[in-house]
Amino acid sequence: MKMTFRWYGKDDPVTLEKIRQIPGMTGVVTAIYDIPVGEVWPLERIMALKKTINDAGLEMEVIESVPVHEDIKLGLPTRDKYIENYKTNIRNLAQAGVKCICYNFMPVFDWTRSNLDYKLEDGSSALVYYKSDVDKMNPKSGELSLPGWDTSYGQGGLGHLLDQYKDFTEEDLWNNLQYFLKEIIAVAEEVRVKMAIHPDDPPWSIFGLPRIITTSDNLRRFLSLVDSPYNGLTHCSGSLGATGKNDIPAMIREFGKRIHFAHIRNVKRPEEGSFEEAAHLSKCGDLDMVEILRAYYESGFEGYIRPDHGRMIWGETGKPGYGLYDRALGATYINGIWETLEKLDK
Ligand code: DNO
Repeated sequence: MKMTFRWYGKDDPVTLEKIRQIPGMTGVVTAIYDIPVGEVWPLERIMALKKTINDAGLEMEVIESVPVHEDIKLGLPTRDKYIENYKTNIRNLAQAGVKCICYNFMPVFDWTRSNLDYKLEDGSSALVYYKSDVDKMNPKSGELSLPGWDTSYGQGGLGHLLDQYKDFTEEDLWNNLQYFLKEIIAVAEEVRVKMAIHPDDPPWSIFGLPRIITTSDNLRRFLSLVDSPYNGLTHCSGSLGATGKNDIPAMIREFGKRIHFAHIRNVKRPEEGSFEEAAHLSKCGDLDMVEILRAYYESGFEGYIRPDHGRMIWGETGKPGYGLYDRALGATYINGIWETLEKLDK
């Protein structure tokens, strides 16, 4: 496995210099954030980003994310233009040495939480999702916005976009996903870039919008839409582990060879349908990190891994979930488990 860290670009208070000092860090996963969703990322911009990262002694082999335009998810006639742009992005990124692209297929909203700085008992703060609070939210109010989200919502704004999803079913979303994959995976194969869809977070429908990358059955169905090693997964323990119905180590064992990118974090589930993000340590949440990493190890995992969201600790401020300290602790913990697994195996 290769340990990586998410980096939000030059404005990220967590600098490349700091990231490089985390033991075992090989590279960052990043994106170009100021180009509207659906447009082409110019090769010069990609090359410049790569140079900045390489000059800091880190690699840029994973992009998280190349976002998918809503017209593709909705299956509108304009989708073909955006799919062509997406293919150009895959080609351009491949030219810059990118090996893996993470994306998601969640309608309208990316990862969703009800509170971004919930105080935990130890004085740290974390992202939480309480069902009762989300049920009271009005998605049209625009009160929600999280790092990495695209909130441009196109012409007509959020309300219009949500209206376009009225009467839109899970099967519609599956069909549009298949159409997209049939087009892009051929290009990914040609330029040897592993596409890695991120599961829906949380892995259930919110605000009446369908979500399909949610369970073992659905991941199996997803992988069969285009049966190619280049059509793979970002397996996110925290997203899929938000429900007790998903057995995370079993999923990793089943889908091992098609997992190209692993997001590792822990969650605590006070009740089914709600969750709190916890420190990475197994005993802080409901997921067993050793079992999760053992499943990767025993599947011969050779992909990329990153610690996922961290709490805000030691007075740090910054992007919710994406501070330096707790994620660095997470990386070190994951490295410690991995080293132990390797040595026990000898
Ligand atoms: C949240 C992230 C997601 C992820 C996208 C992938 O922290 O895991 O925003 O990057 O869903 O497209």
